[in-house]
Amino acid sequence: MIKNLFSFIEAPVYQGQKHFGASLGPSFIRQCLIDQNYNFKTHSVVASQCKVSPSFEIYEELSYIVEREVRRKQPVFIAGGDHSLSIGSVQGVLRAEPDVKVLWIDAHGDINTKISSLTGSIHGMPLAYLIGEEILNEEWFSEYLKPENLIYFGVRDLDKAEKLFLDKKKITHYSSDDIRKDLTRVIYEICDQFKNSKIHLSADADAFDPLLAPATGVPVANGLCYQQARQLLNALVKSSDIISYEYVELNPQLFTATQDVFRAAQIGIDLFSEVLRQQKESVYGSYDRFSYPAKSDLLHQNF
Ligand SMILES: [Mn+2]
Repeated sequence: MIKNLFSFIEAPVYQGQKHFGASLGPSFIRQCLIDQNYNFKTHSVVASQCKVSPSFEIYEELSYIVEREVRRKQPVFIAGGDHSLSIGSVQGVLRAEPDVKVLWIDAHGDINTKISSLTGSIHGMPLAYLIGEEILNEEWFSEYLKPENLIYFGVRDLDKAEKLFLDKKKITHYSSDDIRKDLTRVIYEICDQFKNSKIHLSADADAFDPLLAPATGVPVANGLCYQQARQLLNALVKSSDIISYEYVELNPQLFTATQDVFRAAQIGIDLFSEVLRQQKESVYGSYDRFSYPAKSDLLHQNF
């Protein structure tokens, strides 16, 4: 059996938020991939991280690894780490593919500036940097994401300033309520806006309902179920090309129930398997082929 080879990039970034344990997500996901016989080559970000005075070195290193792997035209799976890692990952994708579209599956807007942020945490700011609303004065950071190339899916906890910004820039965003009301229309509109494009998919564990993925730093009630995201990806891969994927904010240390961590990790892995399906020879893609962790009926329930 041929199994798709992909690049697995470990980005144990934790400086963007305040919980311990966020840096342990990548190794947890890697072990799950090994146990499920995925075929991948691992690349690790090694730059030192300074908690006291956030250094952008780790994002810079990540950007070059991602750029190199995207240019190889092989599927890329970046595992976090907190969502600030997208400052580096998306910058790397933009260098290789300047017109790439970004699908942001998240409960949060992640588009605060240093001034508008209520917490000061950088994991709430990556899109502000990427769009150029927040300044990052570093030579390696040269590409910007156009607002029309960004869509949110599942966002439901926007700060006031973020909401104003999304409206001002006319950035497409669908809340979990929008999705629950009319998933078919939402999928149609996303596929239409992103048709015939290359897509970077950024999935935050907190996009999903805390019942499914509690092992994350900033859970928000009323979240997505797995099938809603799966149906979107099934449709997207028919009309566009998902070239890179990241799953972030898995924190194995916040919950003592190992099963909860496995479940949150598995959602990220299963979404990536949908991405791999776009390749004809793929043998992945069926959620049912996975026997562990214990498959919860919740994952198949349409809320
Ligand atoms: Mn996020």
